[in-house]
Amino acid sequence: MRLSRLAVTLVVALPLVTATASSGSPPGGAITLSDVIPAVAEAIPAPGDGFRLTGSTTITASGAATPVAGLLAEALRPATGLPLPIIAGGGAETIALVLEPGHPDEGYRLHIRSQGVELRASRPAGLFAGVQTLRQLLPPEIESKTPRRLRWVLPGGQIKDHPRYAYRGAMLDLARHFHEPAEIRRYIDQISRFKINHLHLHLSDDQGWRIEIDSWSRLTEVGGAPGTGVGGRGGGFLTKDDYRELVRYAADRHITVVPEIDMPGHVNAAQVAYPELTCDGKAPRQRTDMRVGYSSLCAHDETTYRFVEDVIRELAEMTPGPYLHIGGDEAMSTPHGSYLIFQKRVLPLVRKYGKIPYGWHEIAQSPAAAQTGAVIQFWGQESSHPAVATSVADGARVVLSPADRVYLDMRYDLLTPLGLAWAGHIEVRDAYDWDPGRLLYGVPEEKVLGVEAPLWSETLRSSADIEFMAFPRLPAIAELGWSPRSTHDWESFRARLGAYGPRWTHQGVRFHRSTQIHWS
Ligand code: NGO
Repeated sequence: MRLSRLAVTLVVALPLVTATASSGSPPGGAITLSDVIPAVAEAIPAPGDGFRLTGSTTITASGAATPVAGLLAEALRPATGLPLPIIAGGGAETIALVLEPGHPDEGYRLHIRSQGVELRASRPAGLFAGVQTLRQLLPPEIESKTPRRLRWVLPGGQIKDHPRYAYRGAMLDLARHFHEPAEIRRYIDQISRFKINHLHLHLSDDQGWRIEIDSWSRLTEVGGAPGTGVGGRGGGFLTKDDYRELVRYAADRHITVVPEIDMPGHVNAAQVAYPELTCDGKAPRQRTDMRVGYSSLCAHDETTYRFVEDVIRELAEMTPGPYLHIGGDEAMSTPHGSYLIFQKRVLPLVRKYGKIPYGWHEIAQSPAAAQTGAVIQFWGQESSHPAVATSVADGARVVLSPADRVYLDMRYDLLTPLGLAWAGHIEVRDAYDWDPGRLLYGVPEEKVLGVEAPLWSETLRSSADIEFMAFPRLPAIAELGWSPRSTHDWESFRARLGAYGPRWTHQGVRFHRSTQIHWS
């Protein structure tokens, strides 16, 4: 749907109005301020007053805005072939990045006029979000890695934007198949375009252990050896330096890394390396199948807590972000009483090392979840979960990852060559058409910290596999996390997504061409 002339006139005549169903530009059509994913909160177009990038264009920034200016310049130089120097103070024909008080967290204002562009925010994270918007306002060829001869014009007008939820996450499973740091950086680049601000790394599971822990070095020597992965393929792990480097790379893109060690279940790889972590002291065999629910730490053995504390301490030391995820899912071979004993010890340990405990929704069975102010990650398919509702009433908060909506490893349809289907098939519209503020009975909007899209790697190997499953569904979930509910509109989203396709093509991203979308 395109904004009619009348609608444009009305919009221009009013103060900043909430953007409603926006257009996705038809092939060759002009991009408008509302053609952005995730949808912007408010936009007032001023057609005819666009800003053209030329050889004289500069980027103005100083202090903490300078690194964001650097990322903007890096994003625009290859395709435009323009120098776009970064200068400290006020030239004409400039894109000015300004830090000033008064904007909401991660929010920004973008004002585009023929004389220049102003991007204003209170902190660099807001400027970074505005830069992602700005990139999408240029033609898709801006993604080209080599210079293109084109008129590079940003549409005129104003945008005022800010997120609905503080937490917008993506999860990558490094345990079932190890993904190399370069592949993780590539994913960081892609998710940051959609204003995702947390990357959850699933670092251990039955098949493998992917993060170096000095005090228990066999975890990676054995659990990260070649052949540790589903089907006996892959293997590998992150050294502490790899991890710190990834944390820094993500932070530069305003993404916080959330590390997960899954326990008391999903620990077979740790037990192969250290048989003393089983109740009977016998080493289990290495596992490369996809079954779940058979391994468990021993809740009555002090060795367990020595191990858990060492791991939490070392992980907390190398993690600047506030959250530390302790898994907690599918502990089918941990007796219920043992599970409660385990969580009562382990959730406070996370606090002891200065982090906010975070776990899959099974941790809601433990009163310690609410007592420690934990974040509970809901991955069910039901609309009512009494234990989660009770924890929330008692002080816990929730991140929503309903498996039948946001599990990026579920197949799109019967023909999808990768992925699983236990939570059903998830087409783009299924991923998009739900409301995080109303998903779970007893979990009101204000207790929802945000949304996260997990990508489990049982069937995935390469970046191409990751991208095929994540795109185009991840942008749907990003929009649920960022955009005000008033902008939610499937027709608008699918039009904007269709127009986004050529950007992925220019980037070399192998996205799934869902038949629900008319791809430009
Ligand atoms: C479940 C399970 C994981 C699987 C995943 C596959 C959770 C939280 N535990 O999600 O071990 O990899 O499904 O979709």
